Amino acid sequence: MNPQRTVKVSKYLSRHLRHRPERIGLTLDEGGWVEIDTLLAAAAAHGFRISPDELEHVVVADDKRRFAVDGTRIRASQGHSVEVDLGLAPAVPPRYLYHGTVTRFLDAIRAEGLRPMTRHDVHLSADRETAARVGARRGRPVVLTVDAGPLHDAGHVFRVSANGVWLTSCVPSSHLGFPPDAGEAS
Ligand code: HQG
Repeated sequence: MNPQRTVKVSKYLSRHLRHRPERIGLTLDEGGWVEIDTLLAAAAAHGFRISPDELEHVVVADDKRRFAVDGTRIRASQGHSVEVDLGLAPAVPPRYLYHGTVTRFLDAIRAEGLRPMTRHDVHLSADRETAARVGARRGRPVVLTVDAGPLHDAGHVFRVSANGVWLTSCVPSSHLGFPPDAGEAS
């Protein structure tokens, strides 16, 4: 399977397992799971044929392991905008986590902290490199340091997805570190 096809199938799966299942007539269960056979049939019926082998390849080869398979079912491991309960247990985060963003959001982030925007949770990374890649999707990345340990001690709940993304409902500005070159609010 060539890399472009892998990305194309991965994006198609993200779209329908995270955001718009109804677009192809899918119903996710409360945990976000759907039968693989049902998914493949729905995709084919809507003009996007994916073979079982391709699906398996994408699950294994996807760069961020975005999808989890449990027996005959599949779901997105994180990133949903539709209401799902991933059933992840609260976890103790490392002392620092990282969030990749871009300069144009900094004024708002300084004012109101990190908010989940269209997703369920704020997404945080365990290392700077991953956070920089997340930010780079939108422009020159700015990596913010999240004071995760103190935030957790203060009662904030953190969870970690099956593919290692840290999730929390919000991060107040008081627990964010801005790099010195991030510029002042303009
Ligand atoms: C920003 C991708 C204004 C935030 C990635 C981000 C990740 C604010 C954007 C995953 C704000 C939301 C998630 C505030 C946060 N005011 N802007 N108060 N608080 N923002 O895409 O973290 O490929 O929903 O900085 O790799 O960028 O989908 O979140 O720029 O892991 O698997 O609002 O999505 O993974 O953007 O990315 P997103 P994200 P996948």
